[in-house]
Amino acid sequence: MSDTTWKRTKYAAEIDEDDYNTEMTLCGWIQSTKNLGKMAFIHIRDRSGLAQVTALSKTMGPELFKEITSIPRESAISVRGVIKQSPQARAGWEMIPYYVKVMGEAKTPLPLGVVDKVDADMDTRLDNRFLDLRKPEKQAIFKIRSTILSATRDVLLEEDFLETHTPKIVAAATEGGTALFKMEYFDRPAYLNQSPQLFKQTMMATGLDRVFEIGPAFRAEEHDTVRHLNEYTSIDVEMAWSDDEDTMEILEKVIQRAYTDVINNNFMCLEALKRTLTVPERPFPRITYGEIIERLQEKKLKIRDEGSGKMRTIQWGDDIPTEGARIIAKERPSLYFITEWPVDLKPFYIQPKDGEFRVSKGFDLNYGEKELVSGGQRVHDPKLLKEMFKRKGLNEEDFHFYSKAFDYGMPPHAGWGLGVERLTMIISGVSNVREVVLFPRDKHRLVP
Ligand code: AMO
Repeated sequence: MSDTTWKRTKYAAEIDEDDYNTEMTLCGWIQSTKNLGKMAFIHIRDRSGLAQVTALSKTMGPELFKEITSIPRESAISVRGVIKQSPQARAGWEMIPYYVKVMGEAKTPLPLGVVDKVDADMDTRLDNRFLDLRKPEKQAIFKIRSTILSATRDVLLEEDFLETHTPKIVAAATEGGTALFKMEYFDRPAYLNQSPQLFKQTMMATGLDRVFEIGPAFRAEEHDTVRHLNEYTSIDVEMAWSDDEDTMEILEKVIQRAYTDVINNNFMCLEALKRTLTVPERPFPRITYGEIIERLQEKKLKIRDEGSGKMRTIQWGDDIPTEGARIIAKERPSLYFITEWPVDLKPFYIQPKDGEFRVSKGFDLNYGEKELVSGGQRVHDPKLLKEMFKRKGLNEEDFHFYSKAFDYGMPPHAGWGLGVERLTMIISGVSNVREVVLFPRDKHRLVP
């Protein structure tokens, strides 16, 4: 038999009435085998769904029948046979096989059940990700993730953004000095980049005007939570001759398209995840940081004072603690912007709104209590940038490679960074960030 005989003719879900009584090859993994003696039902799973193969001792001969019924579960096989209409089969058809070829036999016992009703624990699943991802509801998450990424690219390219890539091996911190992974770069120390921030801003001095990047970001954070990773994928946008409002509008368009495309293209995935989605309307609701603090004061939220160590009522200037974010999320369970953050709570590159360095042009986009995006209008005046370095206690010399772009004609600009994993979690409705990364990197996981 030629090698092409063993190549897939069609995926299970593509087979319809036109294929009845035709000879075909199905390729996939054996999900289950029910042997009734002279007849056996074998369920073969491929990317699209399940196929029922009804093996008959009479048509195959007893030897081949024995062979097909004793292949271990989860082995990768090719089966050649005829497609027959069958009202009893779930798809309305079954394959009556003639031949079978085992392409990859599965060892027994399996380290992880693929069709078990109860999920194995997260570590076992991640250690055996190749098996875990044979489950349709786990594959669904990655199909949705892929749609989110292509939707993002579509919108940004339509809006005249240029896709760029910036280095991940860098000499200085972007977002603060503590969360850096150090590495050796020949005879010098170097770091894995936390964000393309400084590079995407430098691009604003080039005349390219609108850039975006989808790439890895590394954070040496100690957090061991369901929403932090030490390596995540960031969608970064930067646009010149623009302000915070302009960039928020682009962000709304990206999120809206991600929802729309997932609803239109991933219907089966949403079903597998038991998820219903509605496209969020633009403009997304906005609330100022000040309004949040007032609301938390009404709710009498107390925090520990960093100076005295005593409990006190939350006040303007304090970061919003997890407990506070939860209180707000009860009233706002979906998407909303938080604007007008204090200058002191935002990084040096965020533009102050006034001359007093009190309120900034930085924003966050939240989904309930989860932060999904941060961004803002940037400082573009070199004098102000120097002032911001000073205020934040940063050494200007360390940033010279970046700040010199401001000395030769830097236009006003704005942008944001969105965590792909956080958006995928929200759209898929899963609660642990590890579900949406193939091979997550957290404090305990470096393999696989
Ligand atoms: P920030 O540090 O707030 O801002 O990050 C932006 C977004 O990236 C995602 N994110 C993470 N996701 C998973 N694990 C992590 N450890 C993690 N850290 C961040 C979140 C977050 O909202 N340079 C700015 C962006 C900008 O202003 O353009 C920045 O990186 O979704």
